[in-house]
Amino acid sequence: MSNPSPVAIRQTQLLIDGVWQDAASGKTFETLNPATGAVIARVAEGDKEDVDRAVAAARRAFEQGPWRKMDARERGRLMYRLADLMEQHIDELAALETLDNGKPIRDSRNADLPLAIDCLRYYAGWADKLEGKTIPIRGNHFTYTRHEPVGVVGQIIPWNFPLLMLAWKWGPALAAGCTIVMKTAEQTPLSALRMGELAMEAGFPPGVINLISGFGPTAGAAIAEHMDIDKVAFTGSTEVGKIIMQAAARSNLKRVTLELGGKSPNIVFADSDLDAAVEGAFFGLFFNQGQCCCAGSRLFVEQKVYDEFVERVATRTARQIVGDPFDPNTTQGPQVSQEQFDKIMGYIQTGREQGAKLVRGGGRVGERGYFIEPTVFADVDDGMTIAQEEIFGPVLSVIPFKDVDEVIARGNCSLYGLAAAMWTRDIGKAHRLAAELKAGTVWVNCYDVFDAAAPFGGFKMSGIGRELGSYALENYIEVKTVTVAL
Ligand code: TXE
Repeated sequence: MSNPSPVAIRQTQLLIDGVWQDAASGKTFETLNPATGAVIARVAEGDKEDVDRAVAAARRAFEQGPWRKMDARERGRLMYRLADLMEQHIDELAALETLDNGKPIRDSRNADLPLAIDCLRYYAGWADKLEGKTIPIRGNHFTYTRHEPVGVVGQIIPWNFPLLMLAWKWGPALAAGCTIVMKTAEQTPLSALRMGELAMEAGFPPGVINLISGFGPTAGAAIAEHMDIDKVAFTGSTEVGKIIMQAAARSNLKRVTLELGGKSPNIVFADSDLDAAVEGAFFGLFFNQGQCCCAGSRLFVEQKVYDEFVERVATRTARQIVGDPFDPNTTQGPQVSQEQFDKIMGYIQTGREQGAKLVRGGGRVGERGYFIEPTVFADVDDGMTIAQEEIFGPVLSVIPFKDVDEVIARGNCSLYGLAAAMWTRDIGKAHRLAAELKAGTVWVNCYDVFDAAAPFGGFKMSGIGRELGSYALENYIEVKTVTVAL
């Protein structure tokens, strides 16, 4: 493995009210390098008391501070400045992301960082464009709506795209004029802490952005059940999404948006450009070590080309370069944690036991770190566990199908509905599927095409609400109707 400290760890404290500080309890926790299992740093462990202090700071900043009175355009300017600072520190941030998460440096440098920067710039442009309406009502009245920031928002993010998830959440919240208490994932606190420093450098007033590193059942739960948080935005497992929603209901009915798990169908028709489909099937699942909520984890392949396709996708998978994430040639790093590693290996075992055909992989790579061979199962049946549950790892399930009606029904037969994709040259079929698949995003002849302007989110148990685009702004806005007698 490479140099154990390829990037300096500058910040490990909590950011509350513009001041870096230890946790009230004085506790810290270890964040590990998933490529080696070694401790990278000890990080302040925030808990309820810290969340309370952060919420109080965010409330003050929202009600009284300069943020409240700042011109919307100036808010946008701060956001642009932060994006510029990210760009200036892009290599450092990418290295922190790779060190803490394990993702290949080529991905963090060329995907996570550019997308996160682009997202902040996109929302910076929205800051001064949040307009209400004038509405003609009956009688001699003048009615208009004001789009006001919802207030103090709690944001809880996962570890699979730490910086990108931060940008997806900060962008619309800051553009709308909210103040933020963010809890990062316990596996990957480091890049966000550096972002906190850059936000201070950009000039965000104290209390506008507060950062709590810590664990879900403690710091996360304190956010979800807080009486003075107006809205909570969560990305993570469906199981915890339900807990968040219950806590919101039990406490103050804070607004809730959830971006949860998926089991997305990726459908290959015999009439498609098979070269492109092989690449799309591979990329759609194996990108980011398979740790994508929208991973194309149910690969439906039309019977006519099934055998050929299984072979081709397995051959493509063999070209994956698994290893040191700091090696620029590496295309697959370790899974994020021992826990995720164990969970995925358990699913591989279950796939074998339930009779799926293991075509490639299935084992661990190396003796340290959480590396798993890119794995392909063929002849997977809809009823098997690996076809139903989110594996969140480099495990592809290939499933044969006969015709369009059948694959729509089977594609939709899931508790989830985050994304879907299809590969076909038949434009009529493509639009029919696009309309009938129950998923928040449908890709046609492509996969994982993301843009800050294009909304993303789930049907069914994949979540509530949409992130990105103008739709995400609605999550951070209260609409106020004002009626004046004339
Ligand atoms: O998720 P958790 P985990 C899925 C994926 C993965 C599984 C478990 O299938 O294998 O979830 O991963 C915080 N109150 N996804 O355990 O626990 C937690 O600290 C408040 C899909 O890592 O949902 C972290 O910040 N917060 C997903 C965040 O929730 C709580 C991305 C996510 O952690 C909490 C990640 C609680 N009681 C995992 N418990 C996606 N949609 O992209 C935990 N948290």
